[in-house]
Amino acid sequence: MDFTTKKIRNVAIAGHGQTGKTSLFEQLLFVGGAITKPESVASGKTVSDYTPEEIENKISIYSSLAHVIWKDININFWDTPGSSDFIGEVISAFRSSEMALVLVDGRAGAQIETIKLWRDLDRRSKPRMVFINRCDDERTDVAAVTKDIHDKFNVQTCPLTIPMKNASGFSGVIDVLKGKAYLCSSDGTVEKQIEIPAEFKDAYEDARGVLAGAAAEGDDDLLIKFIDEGELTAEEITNGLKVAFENNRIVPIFCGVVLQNSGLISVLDFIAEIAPSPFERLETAKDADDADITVKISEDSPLAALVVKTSSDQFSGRLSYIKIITGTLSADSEVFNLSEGRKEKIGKLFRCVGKKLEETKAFVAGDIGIATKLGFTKTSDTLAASADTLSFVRLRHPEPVYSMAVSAKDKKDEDKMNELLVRYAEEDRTLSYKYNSETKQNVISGMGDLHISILLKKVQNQAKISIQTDVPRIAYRETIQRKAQAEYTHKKQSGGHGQYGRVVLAVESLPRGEYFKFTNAVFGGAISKSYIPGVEKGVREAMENGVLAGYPVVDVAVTVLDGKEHPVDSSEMAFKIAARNAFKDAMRNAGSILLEPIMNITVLVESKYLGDIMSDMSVKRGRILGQTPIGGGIEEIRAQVPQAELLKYAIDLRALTSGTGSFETSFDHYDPISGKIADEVINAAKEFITIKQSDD
Ligand SMILES: Nc1nc2c(ncn2[C@@H]2O[C@H](COP(=O)(O)OP(=O)(O)O)[C@@H](O)[C@H]2O)c(=O)[nH]1
Ligand SMILES: [Mg+2]
Repeated sequence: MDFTTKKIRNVAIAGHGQTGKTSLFEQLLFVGGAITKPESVASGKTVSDYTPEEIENKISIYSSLAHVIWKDININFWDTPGSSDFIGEVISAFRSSEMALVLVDGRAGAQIETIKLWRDLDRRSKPRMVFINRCDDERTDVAAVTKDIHDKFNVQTCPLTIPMKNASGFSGVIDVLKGKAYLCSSDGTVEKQIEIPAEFKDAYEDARGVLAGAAAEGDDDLLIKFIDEGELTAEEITNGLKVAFENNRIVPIFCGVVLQNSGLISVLDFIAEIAPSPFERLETAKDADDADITVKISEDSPLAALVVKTSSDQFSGRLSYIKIITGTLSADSEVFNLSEGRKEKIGKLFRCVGKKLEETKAFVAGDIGIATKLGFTKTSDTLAASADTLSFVRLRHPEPVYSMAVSAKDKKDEDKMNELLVRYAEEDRTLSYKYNSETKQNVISGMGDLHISILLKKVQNQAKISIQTDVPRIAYRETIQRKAQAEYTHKKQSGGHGQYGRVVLAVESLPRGEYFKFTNAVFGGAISKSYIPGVEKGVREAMENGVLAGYPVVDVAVTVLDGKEHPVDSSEMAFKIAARNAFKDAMRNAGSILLEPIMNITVLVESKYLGDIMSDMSVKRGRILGQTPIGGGIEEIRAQVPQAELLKYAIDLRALTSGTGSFETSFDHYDPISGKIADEVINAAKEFITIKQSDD
């Protein structure tokens, strides 16, 4: 079945872990008729959580896409993981959806991951609705959670459904827009529509008034009429809600019980009848001067599409999830990959319900399709009808915050391990896999220890290999503290041609970050000009391994002061060797010290953990730069901390904040270390750094 842009809706289901997102996704597919039997998360048979690692961990790790057709509208739903370790998957879903359905546990209110996701949705200006789950639990208070959302996010909420709850418990919801009630059934069937019971009439009238007030936000004329007459017609409310929701002025609140299918029809109705289609929504592209411009989603122009996610499936191979922005993407066609600057062949196209693929001939603007087995196209690439189209802004992924050094237990498995890790780092843009030539380690980095440990387990199972992990080594540096001089004469007489070169040089500190400066101040030809490059080479070679622990030397100015040469035995090589040794001696005379990398860190935590975070920062030799409340009871702490203290921060922060904190880091500068800390680094370095011996 084909859908025009106006008949498409894209919705990302998001929120804190364990709020019921995967269950909601499953039940929505069931109520919408896309599946005949919903499964529980515990059974490991849900549409969304079907990979071995999701079944084993009983959490969502990857985003899943599925569609339902509701009232002639094709709704694409994304289920996303709640843990910030898998934020990359959420980014794919947010980028390709025009709105989000934020799930909140009725017993807990808006929890920290929800607050962080909300901030992200704010940055993207995406409308969002909220579903308050677990209304059958006696601890759930829909009014209190609604107030919590209003207070934490400073938004105008409006009730689309309200719970029917009395002394004998929860029986269903009232759809405030439709003026009907839905009874939930205990046997797992779809909820049944009834007239609003008399005992809930007052609650309904109150909610209807609030809803009309919110709808009036959509339009000045409506607002005037609402103020004058105190009410609006059903049609006016519908039209007002459309505008107010689309422009992010109201947050519709739904409630229910996911596992009893309660409250879901109202959600589907709202999405199909009120929420915006992709038509005329905007996507950001780059113009010829690299400036951001917006593009309207519409069928009219030639094809332009953005790859929002890549995954691999053991049966279908590589799957590329593509959001069509303009035009139509057709099966068996040729498109231009603007990011790579070459043509890509599109073979078969699919729509999906989790892992079940339905072959589809074409996708129009606004829809999200899946192409299998593309040759080279990656996430964030733009595909278009021709080369002279604009390319879309790449998906913005945060920098990895947690790293592990990895090696195959059995040397012969190293290639297999590398191949898989390289591939997964290409699919998941929040992963990075690199060889660090300084520390001589392969390092895998990601969004947290869970992210990395699940990945490594997957690779080990898939390749049937065993992987060893280590804390990554730090890339220390060496430098000098004061001015010094040294001289060295390289002299060898071993029959035939001899070797002779004498170099006198001075070293001096440079400001941090200036790395190296070389000056020839030899007066009167003590060393011929032709030998000076040999001297510089010798110095540069010596700088590769400092005299303390073999780390690279930085921020040193070297001046060649004097020297001596021999008419027959001197050579560039002889001067290189002399310079290398003179430099090492000068380093020793100049008081060598170690430098360690200092990172900028930004931590987000609930304010009750502030004290614990601060004292932990001081234990970690950190320097606090600032602290700001950012709303929702969340504090942002900015600090500078040595990288060596942050290697396990993902784990430490989880322990300190019961898993609710999060952080970002980036390199800032190098600072000197001394005493016990430096001694430990020097001793540890002896194990793996082989300081190059002079080859004289
Ligand atoms: N009692 C009850 N349990 C629920 C409901 N919705 C979800 N759950 C359970 O809550 C747990 C987490 O649900 P899941 O859908 O995996 O949450 P997610 O992490 O947000 O995807 C599972 O054990 C679900 O069975 C509900 O409406 N009522
Ligand atoms: Mg889930």
